[in-house]
Amino acid sequence: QAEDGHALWLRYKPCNKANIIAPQGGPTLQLAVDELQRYWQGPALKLILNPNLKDDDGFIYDGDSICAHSEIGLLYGAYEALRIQAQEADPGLGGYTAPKFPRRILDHWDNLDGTIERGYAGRSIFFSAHLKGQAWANRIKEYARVNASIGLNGSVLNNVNAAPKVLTAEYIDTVCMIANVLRPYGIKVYLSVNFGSPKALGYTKTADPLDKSVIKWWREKANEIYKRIPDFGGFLVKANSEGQPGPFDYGRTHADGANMLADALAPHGGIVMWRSFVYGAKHKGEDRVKQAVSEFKDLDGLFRSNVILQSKNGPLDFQPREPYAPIFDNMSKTPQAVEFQITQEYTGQSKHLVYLAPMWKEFFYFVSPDSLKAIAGVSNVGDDTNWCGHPFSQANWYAFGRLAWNPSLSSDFIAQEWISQTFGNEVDSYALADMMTTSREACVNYMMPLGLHHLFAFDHHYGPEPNGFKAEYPLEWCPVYYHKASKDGIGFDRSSTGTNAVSQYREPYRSLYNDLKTCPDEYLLWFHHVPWDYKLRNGDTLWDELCALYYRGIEQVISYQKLWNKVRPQIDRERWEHVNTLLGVQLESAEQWRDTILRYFQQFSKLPIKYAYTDIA
Ligand code: GCW
Repeated sequence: QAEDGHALWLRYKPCNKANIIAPQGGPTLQLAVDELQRYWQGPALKLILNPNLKDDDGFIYDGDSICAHSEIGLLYGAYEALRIQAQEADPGLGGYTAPKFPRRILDHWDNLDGTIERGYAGRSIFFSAHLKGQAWANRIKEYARVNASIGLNGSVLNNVNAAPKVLTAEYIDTVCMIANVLRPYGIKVYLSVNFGSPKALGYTKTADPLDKSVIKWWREKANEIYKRIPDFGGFLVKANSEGQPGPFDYGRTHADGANMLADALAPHGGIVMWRSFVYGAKHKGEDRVKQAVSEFKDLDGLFRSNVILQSKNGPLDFQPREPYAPIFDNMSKTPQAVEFQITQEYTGQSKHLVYLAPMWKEFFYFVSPDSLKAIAGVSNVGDDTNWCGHPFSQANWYAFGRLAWNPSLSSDFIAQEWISQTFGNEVDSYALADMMTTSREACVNYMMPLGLHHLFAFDHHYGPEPNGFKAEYPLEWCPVYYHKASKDGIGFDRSSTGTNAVSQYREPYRSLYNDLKTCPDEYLLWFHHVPWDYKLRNGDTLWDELCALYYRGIEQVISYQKLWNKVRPQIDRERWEHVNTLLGVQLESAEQWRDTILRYFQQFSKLPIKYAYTDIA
């Protein structure tokens, strides 16, 4: 039997005889009934709508019944029942379970021409003009089902670098068709909008958010959208960042811009997700990791209640490891959302096995999920047969959904769940989970250990380019060398003697990070410029430790290869071969990282690499 890489973690065995007892209901309830009738192996299962339960997508599942306030709760409960069944696990005591975040959203960076920014798994499943038939709708329906199975309830369909054209009647039509497919699965559609849209489309002379004609245009646009899509979620906006237009172009603030859009959406219940990923505008020249706080801090309290400020987990840009973004410490009156990157732009793309749940858990260690209103993940979905490129990249989509539902689940638990559903219960799930949960640290080790950041090649962000500054690159995008290596040391001084980025952190982190002696090793070169022979807590010098970590990263990838060989008999040939080939590519890339980076830094340190390596000079 051919392996169905397309099926992701939804590999239930059909039984077609299940006894499901359910009330009359709408299309969402029908989906729950259909799924269970097809795949439920146990005795009779009752679906019960109970208006006394909370109206928050939650449910109670106890092995005999699923109880929820709403139909979507029943659908989520149905997937929970099937998930537990697939793992041959115990349903437990049947407590009430509900999602932590009311909005659990995938952000697609899909362009209207079908390409995907930072996408490594084919073309857009939404904007493929050549499809638009039954096959197109079917693929979107499968996508909806997959998301519903992990509780995701929103999709931003297009790139944050947004084409104004997405707001024309033609595209609203497409978006409406997509919304109709997603709706029964409890998923709302959202759009990224270009702040300059009314002007760019030729309707107004300006895009000034305080201009009457601009305000009117956005109101009417919102009305037009809601007429077609009554449950439309709202807008996501990247303004005054990396060349995108925004309120600064007219001397206005982010609050002026966001509020104008929020007012257009409010009568319909829509929201604005305004991104804080801004740099090189008002605070051009300032240490880039400080700019979000500098731009937004004074606006706290000035946003409408239907605006959510959306920030990346780290203050720079989705690096393999960053300290948490201090914007989360600085906006007490503004609803906030975190944006994770599921697509592996900076973590080996679709070529490296890197399981990202540990990175997201690390963020939640510093920023309480209780303080967030929404969670967004930059999607890794494309029209490739297996959706995500690397078979293990599917686990990042899965983990994002599971953490959006319950951020207290452990990385290991989620990995085990995913493995048994994806590869069956015969596979050595402990071994695979071990490999997955250590893979992010391995990636940090062979790319950028000890707090190093942005040693990536300027454009594609896959391989290393430590001397990446070129005169033609915009300076604010790529200041000369974040690593600041010189003969006396390495690292970016962001302590009080440097750019003082530490001052944006709450205590105890401000003091902890500020002091070289207490700064955790994993953030050392993010916050400090340190001599090559500096003695670390483990007694090694910085240079020796740096070398050791690059080598360790490689050893880890080699250990994954060995492990993958061991589980070979437990895995279908097609996926085994695919992953095996990719592990080879990953090893080669890791070696390239080690060689390029150590050779480059050795020019400054002038110290020997004490490791027995044949392939490094
Ligand atoms: O990570 C960077 C990416 C850009 C992206 C930008 C952003 C969509 O390299 O491709 O643009 O961040 O998040 O806006």
